[in-house]
Amino acid sequence: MITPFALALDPAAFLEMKATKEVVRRLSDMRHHFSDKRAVERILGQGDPVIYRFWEVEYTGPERGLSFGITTIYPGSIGREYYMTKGHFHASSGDEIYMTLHGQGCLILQSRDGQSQTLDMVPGGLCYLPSGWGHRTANTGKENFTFVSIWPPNIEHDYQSVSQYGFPQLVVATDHGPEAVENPEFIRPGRS
Ligand code: PAN
Ligand code: ZN
Repeated sequence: MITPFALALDPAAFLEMKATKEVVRRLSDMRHHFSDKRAVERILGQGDPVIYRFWEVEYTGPERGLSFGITTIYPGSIGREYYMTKGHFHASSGDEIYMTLHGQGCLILQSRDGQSQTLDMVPGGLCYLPSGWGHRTANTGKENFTFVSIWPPNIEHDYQSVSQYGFPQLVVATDHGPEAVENPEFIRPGRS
């Protein structure tokens, strides 16, 4: 049985909780997620930067609890594409809420039936991610980008489809700032 608790919204406070799982993703963990393969190999030739970290507390009890986590994506880009998360679908149904704490980011979404869209993420703002929408976040600013996520327990995180097909849109740096552009390599599932 979980008892009530309060928690500061920063990674250090999460790390003090016994139930927290820390995940660190480096460029080598996601080399095929970035579109500019030459930039990936060039950067990996000099080192293996950490792209983002997240800390999550999964609800494992028998009731209808909630799981939650905090993510920090560092500033930077691979080629023109901003540092971003791998992205995933929730394999079983389950909506999610993201709340931005710090920095400037973009939420990249795709539905299983072929729609795609992007939403700006700004401090104090909330994004609602309905079930069935694959989601990825990118840091489009110059500082760390940090947000909180809350989701129902027992949803399986499906990384496979994203790793295989990618996202229809890429978020890249341009002379006019961040822009969402079509991903020329995106393969729609079910088509060859
Ligand atoms: C988030 C993500 C977190 C890391 O908590 O898991 O931002 O992104 P990836 O899982 O794509 O590496 C969430 O969406 N949970 O469901
Ligand atoms: Zn999710």
